[in-house]
Parts: sequence; C-alpha cells; structure tokens
Amino acid sequence: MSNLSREVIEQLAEHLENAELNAQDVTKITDDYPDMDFEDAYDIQWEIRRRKEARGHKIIGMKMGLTSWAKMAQMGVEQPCYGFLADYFSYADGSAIDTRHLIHPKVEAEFAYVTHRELKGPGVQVADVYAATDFVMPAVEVIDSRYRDFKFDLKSVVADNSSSSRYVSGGRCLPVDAMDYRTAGVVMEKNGEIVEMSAGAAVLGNPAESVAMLANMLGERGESIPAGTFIMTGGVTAAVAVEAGDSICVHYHDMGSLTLRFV
Ligand code: OOG
Ligand code: MG
Repeated sequence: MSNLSREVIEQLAEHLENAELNAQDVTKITDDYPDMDFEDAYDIQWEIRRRKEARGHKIIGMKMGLTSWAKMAQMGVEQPCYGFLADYFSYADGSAIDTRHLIHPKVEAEFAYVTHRELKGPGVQVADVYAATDFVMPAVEVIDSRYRDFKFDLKSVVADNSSSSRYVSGGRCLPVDAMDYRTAGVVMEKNGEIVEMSAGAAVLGNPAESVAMLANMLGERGESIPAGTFIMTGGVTAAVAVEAGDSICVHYHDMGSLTLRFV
C-alpha cells in the first residue's frame, strides 16, 4: 500500500535532499503528510538515492539504524530502519569532518560487515549472514538528521535516509569466525574522556542479526544485498553530539581503534 502520489514522493525527496545538501533543517514531513505510510517513506528514500546516482554518485554500502535499545530509547522509536551510503559519505580513519556541511552531527560506534555473496530475503538468518560475510570491521557513523532538533517519527526518518551523513571505517578487519562479536567490547572517547561503552550484543543480540534483517527488509521490495556490500549494523550505544573542535576515538576489542575530528 502507499498513500502518496508519485509527484508528492518526488517533491519530498527533493525537499529532504536539499535540506541535506544545504545543511538546513526542516520540520518532519509527517506533520504535513500524516497519511504517509512506510512504503511511501522508503519510496522517498529510494528516490533520493536515484537522484544522487543520476548526478554521478556511487552507492557504496548500506546501513541499519535503531537496532539497539540504547538508540531506540534515545530517539523514541521502536523499530529498526535502513538507509544507503553514497560515496561522499565515506572518510578515511583519522579524517577531519567539516561541520559547516552538517546541521547537528552525532557519532555512533558500529560494527560493519562486508559480504562476498548475495543475501536475498525473505527468510535470511544469521547462519546465512555468516556464510555470506567476507570480514567484519569497525566503523564510526556520523548521523545528521535533517529534522529540527533531531525530532522525528520512524516514517520521517526513513524518508530522510535514516539520518545518514558521514562515516569512517578501518581498524583491523577480522573473519566472521575469528571472534564472538556479541561480546566484543567498544569504548568511545570524546576529547579523551570515555563517554559511552557497549558490546556487539547491543545490536539485536548479535550484529549479524542486523544484516539478516536488512536482507529481509530489502526482500519486501524485491531488492537484495549484492555480494561485496559494506553494511553498517547500527550504533551499539546512544549517539553522542559533536561540534567543531571535538575529537572522537573509538576502541574495539581486538579490532583496533578509529579516530575522527570535527572542524
Ligand atoms: C536514525 C539513524 C540511527 C543507528 O545506528 O542507530 C542510526 C537516527 O537516530 O537519527 O544510524
Ligand atoms: Mg548508525
């Protein structure tokens, strides 16, 4: 089912993408379109993706969001969502992120999975994810909701590409069976002080569950996770607000650390 016309979907995609590109916040779109449903919301996200590809950007990965209780509680939303990652979102470990292009960035510590085999839902389970995973690596996401004061509902955030903005990945990559990622600890420091800590199990009991859920959600639209996809599985702690001058360092058990600073 979907309630919005194609014309409105395209208008809202342009509106939200402009908010991203101009770093200008907007009110949440369900205020003006209360009838919008989840199919409409994902249609808007896929239209933003199409717009970027039409301008020559490459889609280089996917992300899951709101997969931990810490994140769901922080945002007042009780279901995971997905988004896409465009080429210009990606930064190298140690990079400086320019806050002038962002509205109100927050950082999240995540585990990323890279696949070597297609995963197509429905019915994808953790075992399928293990069989399809090439390696697991640390990633730190910078989210930047286009909605005023980061206030949204699930449909609005889905339409806004699940707040995707920037990320760094790196550290030590490990085979999927090298460790039990559920008990892999993560410690986040902001300006040298510990601000959050958690472990992989915070994400749906096992970050691989998040990859399975992504495959199953994409399956509902007839889409899949192609072989060779980089997938961020969602923040293991609440997101931490940052501004120009801040530096972030995230330490991962046995997988090294990632740093980024904001200028
Ligand atoms: C939505 C995106 C959440 C995560 O890792 O949970 C997300 C938001 O909180 O703005 O990326
Ligand atoms: Mg995230």
